[in-house]
Amino acid sequence: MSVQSTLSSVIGPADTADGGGEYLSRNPANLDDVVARVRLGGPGALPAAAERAQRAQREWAQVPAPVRGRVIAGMGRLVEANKESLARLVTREIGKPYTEALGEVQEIIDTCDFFLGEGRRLYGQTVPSEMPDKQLFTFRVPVGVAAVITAGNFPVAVPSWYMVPALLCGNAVVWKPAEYAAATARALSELAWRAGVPRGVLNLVYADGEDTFAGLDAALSAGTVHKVGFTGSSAVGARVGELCGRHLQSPCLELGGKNPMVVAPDADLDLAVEGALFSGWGTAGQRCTSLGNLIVHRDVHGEFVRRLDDALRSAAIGDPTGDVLYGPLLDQKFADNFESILDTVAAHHTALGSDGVGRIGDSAPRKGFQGDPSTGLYYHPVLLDGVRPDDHVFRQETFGPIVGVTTYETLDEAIELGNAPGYGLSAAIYTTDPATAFRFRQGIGAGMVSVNNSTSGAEAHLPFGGNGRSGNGSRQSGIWVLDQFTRWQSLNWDFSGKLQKAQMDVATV
Ligand code: UN1
Repeated sequence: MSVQSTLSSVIGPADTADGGGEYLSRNPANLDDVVARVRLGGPGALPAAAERAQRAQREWAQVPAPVRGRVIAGMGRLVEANKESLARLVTREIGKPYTEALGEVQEIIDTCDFFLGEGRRLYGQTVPSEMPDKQLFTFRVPVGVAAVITAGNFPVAVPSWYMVPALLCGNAVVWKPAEYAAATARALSELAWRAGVPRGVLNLVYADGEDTFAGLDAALSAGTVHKVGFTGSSAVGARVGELCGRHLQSPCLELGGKNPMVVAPDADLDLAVEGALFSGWGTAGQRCTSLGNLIVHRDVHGEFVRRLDDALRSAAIGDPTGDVLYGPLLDQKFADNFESILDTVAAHHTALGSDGVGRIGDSAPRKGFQGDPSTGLYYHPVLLDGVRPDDHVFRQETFGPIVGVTTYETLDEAIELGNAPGYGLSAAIYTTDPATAFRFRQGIGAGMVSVNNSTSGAEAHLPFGGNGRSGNGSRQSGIWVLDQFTRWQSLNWDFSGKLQKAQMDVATV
């Protein structure tokens, strides 16, 4: 059964009474190709789904965790059986190169594999009491209903990082995906439902940004949402954080990045060039973990930039169904935003490594370009040399195929430059000296550090997340995410047959 066949041409709630209008999800490589017509819910959609979810959650929480684990495992197997068709849909709807889309779908499978086992653990503790004939315990209990609001650059992997552990822990989920990845979201939900996740336990809601905020506010006020998971920009994340704070909730926030890569004087330069190419321009720079600033030692700067420039000039860019470094930008909104970044850049910098700053098709075609610039949201790769730490482009996430180069002399200076933009998601260093690598790890403020590897490339069983402008310190993936979707409950059990008072009746020897 193919995922594509599960999609009807119009998706979204049938009841349009509270409607937020219609949205056309288009293929960014060919804007004439409408992937889905999406009926958006209005501000009432999210609270209505949260109410449904709350009712369904009570029963779901009664299902033993190992059994919930088996449902999750079944979801992983169904995703695996539909891997190619789901990846093709990702490529068609958001323009991610097919090989990367396959990798993204694999992340869901890995996540399901991991949490099958967690269903048989979900450990609590037994804790000694200070009094005799008394035992203390801790239990993980589900939070209730999780509202999951996700970006569309990783339209299935990142949502699964929330959804899978949330469901495993006995919660219900209301998922509000990015509208430009609506068909992909529908396909993944369909696979989860078919694997046995009850419909009321996983609810899919489509709504625009402002209706989502209004709906979330209403659901938080009504007490039907107990945890918010949000992946998206730092600016929107701050709004989500404020809203949750007003309701005494702490959300799981995974936000932007301005991820540095340091190239030390002893680095293997070819490896560093390969790492920079994949980290900076792969997926058109539209990962939260994309490389933002290259911080290159003075002694190797000239040679490194020359090799990287050569690599960029011959990189294949274009049709994402082919073997390319990157395809189009995600959606018109992202293209508009990138255009304004390019305007600032064009005014302040001399671009290297591209055949002109701007949209492919505005200037002479690049050698490695393979796509139709008249139909898709394609952009040249831009490499900027001589970027200074006070430049706008050094400080701001760009979410496009552009990376700046800044030089350094001492490792302390490189670390300071890496931390300067105030994000703290991912960071990498290329060096052959273990002491340099270790000192970098100690000094850099990122949640995730790589040595001789890309800034991107999370594995499903390591903590994923950032600090500063990249998030509130929450972590996804592996066992660490369990703290997002469960709360600790303690049990204090006295079988002495008398009232023993803590602190007052402490046993002595
Ligand atoms: C994101 O862009 O929100 O490790 C997540 C990585 C990807 C996930 C990025 N697998 O970079």
